[in-house]
Formats: sequence, C-alpha cells, structure tokens
Amino acid sequence: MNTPAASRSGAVAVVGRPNVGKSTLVNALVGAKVSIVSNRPQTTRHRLLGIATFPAGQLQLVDTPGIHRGERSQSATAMHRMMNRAARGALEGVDAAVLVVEAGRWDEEDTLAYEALREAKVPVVLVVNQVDRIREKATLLPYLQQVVEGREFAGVHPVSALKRTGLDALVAELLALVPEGEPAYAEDEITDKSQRFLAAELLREQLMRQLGAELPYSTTVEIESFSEEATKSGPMMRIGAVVWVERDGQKAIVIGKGGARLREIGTKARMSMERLFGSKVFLETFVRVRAGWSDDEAALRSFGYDQ
Ligand SMILES: Nc1nc2c(ncn2[C@@H]2O[C@H](COP(=O)(O)OP(=O)(O)O)[C@@H](O)[C@H]2O)c(=O)[nH]1
Ligand SMILES: [Mg+2]
Repeated sequence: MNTPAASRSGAVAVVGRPNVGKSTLVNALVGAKVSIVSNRPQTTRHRLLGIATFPAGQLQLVDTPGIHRGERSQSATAMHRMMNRAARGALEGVDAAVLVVEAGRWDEEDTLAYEALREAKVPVVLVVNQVDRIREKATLLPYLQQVVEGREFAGVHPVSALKRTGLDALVAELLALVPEGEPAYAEDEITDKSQRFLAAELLREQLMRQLGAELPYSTTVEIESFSEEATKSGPMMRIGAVVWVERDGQKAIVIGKGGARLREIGTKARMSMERLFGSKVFLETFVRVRAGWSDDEAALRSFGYDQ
C-alpha cells in the first residue's frame, strides 16, 4: 500500500542585515508580493508572516526588519545586545531560521546575525542570495567554503530570489526542518496581515522607491477608508489613503510639480494593489502634515505600528 508522506508545517524566521533580499525571498517563496521591496535599507518596518504552501507542506516565513548595527551603539557589546534582541523577537516560536547574506560578501553584521541565531539554538540554513550578480561563477565556491568554515549550518543554498533560482532545493530543506503536522493556515492564505495593511504598505513601497534619499524615512501611510463594491465589470475596492509627512516642504515634494509625483506614486501603488488583490482598485491619496509623527507614540499607534 502506498501511504502519502505526512504533511509538514512550521515557522521559519528570515534574518539578515538590511538590503540582502529577505523580503524578495519571502515573496518568491509565497508567490505573491506580501512584503514590500526597495533598494533602500529599512524598507521593511513590520514583522510580517508570508505563508507559502507546497504539496509537501507549509512554511510560515517570518519577514523582519533587517538586524543591523544601531548608529548610536558604539561598543561591540551594545551592538551584540541589539542584534540579539532583534533576532530573538523574530525567533520566538520558530522551528528554523534562514540567514540571508549577499553572495560574495560577509561582513561583521553577518557574523553578528549568525551568532545571535546560534544562541537561539534553532537550525540555521544559510541562503547565499543574489548569485545572479556574480559574473565569475568560479569565485562562488571558494566564497562558500570560506563562509561555512568553522560555522554550523543545517544547509547552504546559493539562490537568486529575484530570478527565482535555487528555491526548490531550499524549500525541500526547510520542509524537512519543520515538524510533521497539518498546515496552520488555509492553502489560499498568503499572509497574516489584512488587505488594509497591505494596501498601506504598497503605497509606502512607492514612496520608498520614488522619493529622494531622506524623505521616505519621515513619511508614513494611513488607510482612512477601505470598502468593496460591486460594479458592472466586477468587484472594485475603494481605498482612501493619507501620506503623512512632517513638514510643508515635504508635502510639496511628495505632490510634485502640478501633482505629477503623487499621480505617479498613486498609479504604481494602485497597479500593485490590483495585482495582489486580483480586483479593480480605486485609490484616492491625500498628503497631510503632522509634525514629529515618528516621535509621537500615540500617532504611531493610530498608524498601526503596534501591530
Ligand atoms: N540582483 C538581485 N537583486 C536582488 C535579489 N534579491 C533582492 N534583490 C534586490 O535587493 C534590494 C533589497 O531587497 P529587499 O528584499 O527589500 O531586501 P531586505 O531589506 O533584506 O528585505 C532590492 O532592490 C531587490 O530588488 C537577487 O536575488 N538578485
Ligand atoms: Mg525587507
């Protein structure tokens, strides 16, 4: 008799320094953009679950803001403490962790992330990402030998999250590391976040991508209204969003000449929302000024930062 292999299900933390491609990897495994991506560090501000279901089981991937050295923490111990705290938060209750690094590079922050993971005593799978950017493939082998030397990994996977190469072997390895069990989420669920939250994030992604260097960090997005209605051509989501900035000058920058910048931001965000939600979206975006929002805890709470 042929009994099918038992299904597996478990949580896997995705950890690494900023900008290595953690969110891109989570999206590639989930098969949809649940976590926003930009070339700026600290794009991810919230802990988010990406749910990836395969024939052999389900992985709940914990995407995290990158662990990095705080600018103000000068001593190695303070740095260490911070790394540990960040890693521990992401590691609560997970069955395994993925340490994402950039192919061809390993610096002090990668070492700290590795050490924090080892202290948490979960199996660590090393994902060497962005291998598509390595022109001389022959340089990869000595690099891999060098980074695993003296370290303990449950597995090592050179991948390209962007081009989606090397992911099947990674998934097989991760499924083997999580316990047997039924999926924690239904097959069609892709994240633990609401559509409202995802809509705010997709708008923030465009702010990160389209605004000059300093501005993205002093903006945030709040969804004021969110409703679904039936139209002749199918369902439509009607979304009202506010981009909060700290100063009038920033408002002018976000809006742009004749409103051009805001239109471009809104159009791109709407298209990503339509792709993710599989529905028509009518997006209305306003820019408002609220001084010092990032310091005001009550404001942060009302923007959903305590989720
Ligand atoms: N060439 C290349 N770029 C990548 C790859 N993975 C991520 N990136 C890019 O690296 C940048 C940071 O990605 P992101 O996922 O936001 O990194 P995170 O901060 O670790 O979550 C983005 O511009 C991505 O498009 C990859 O496999 N290859
Ligand atoms: Mg990220």
